Amino acid sequence: MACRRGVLIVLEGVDKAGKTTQCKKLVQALQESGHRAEMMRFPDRTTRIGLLISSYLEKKSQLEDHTVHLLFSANRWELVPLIKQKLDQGITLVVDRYAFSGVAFTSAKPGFSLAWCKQPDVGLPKPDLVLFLQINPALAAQRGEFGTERYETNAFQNKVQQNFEQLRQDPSVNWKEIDAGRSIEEVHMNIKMLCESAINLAKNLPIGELWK
Ligand code: 2DT
Repeated sequence: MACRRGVLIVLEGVDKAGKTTQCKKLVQALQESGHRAEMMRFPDRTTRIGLLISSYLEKKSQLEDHTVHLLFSANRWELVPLIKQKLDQGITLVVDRYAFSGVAFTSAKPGFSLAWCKQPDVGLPKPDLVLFLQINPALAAQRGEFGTERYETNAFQNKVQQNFEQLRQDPSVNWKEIDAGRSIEEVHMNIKMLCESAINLAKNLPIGELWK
């Protein structure tokens, strides 16, 4: 039998949409149905670059805005060899945030265009499927207060949401919108079904290059 690659699946959405919960449930469900699957997340705060980012997000250090954008991108690029290796081994990767968060968050800052923000991530492994967990801000607010990290304010998150909407107009990316206002189990079943069909479609195709 031909060796089939793993599939690259990304979950995106604003804070409180349930991305991390759903990533974990998806990995478990895929494993239970016989797939090899692993979770990754960005930023990956465990690398040297990730530690710089983490300290910035926790407001323990200051970084110039362009600089931190490039660090977020570098944090993805440093993991590209591992991503490719896992996909080649047939492992499906379920990724909590990717370049789309990178662009949506930085371009919510004054003076940053979407085009400039996308540039450093051009050519990253292109996700086979990007699930956008959509939640109305009133429902998200009921899920609890924001924490104390940078970017965790309503005004900033509203801009991020608008930027995601712009990114989702791009037909070169396989976006699927998920209504994340439903129960954890309902959302999970919806995601699992979409992933099973993406796995069947993508496994015989080469991995693409993002925004290229
Ligand atoms: P969490 O670790 O709670 O997901 O928050 N971010 C993320 C960026 O500004 N740029 C990026 O490239 C990425 C991946 C989103 C991480 C915070 O960092 C923001 C929220």
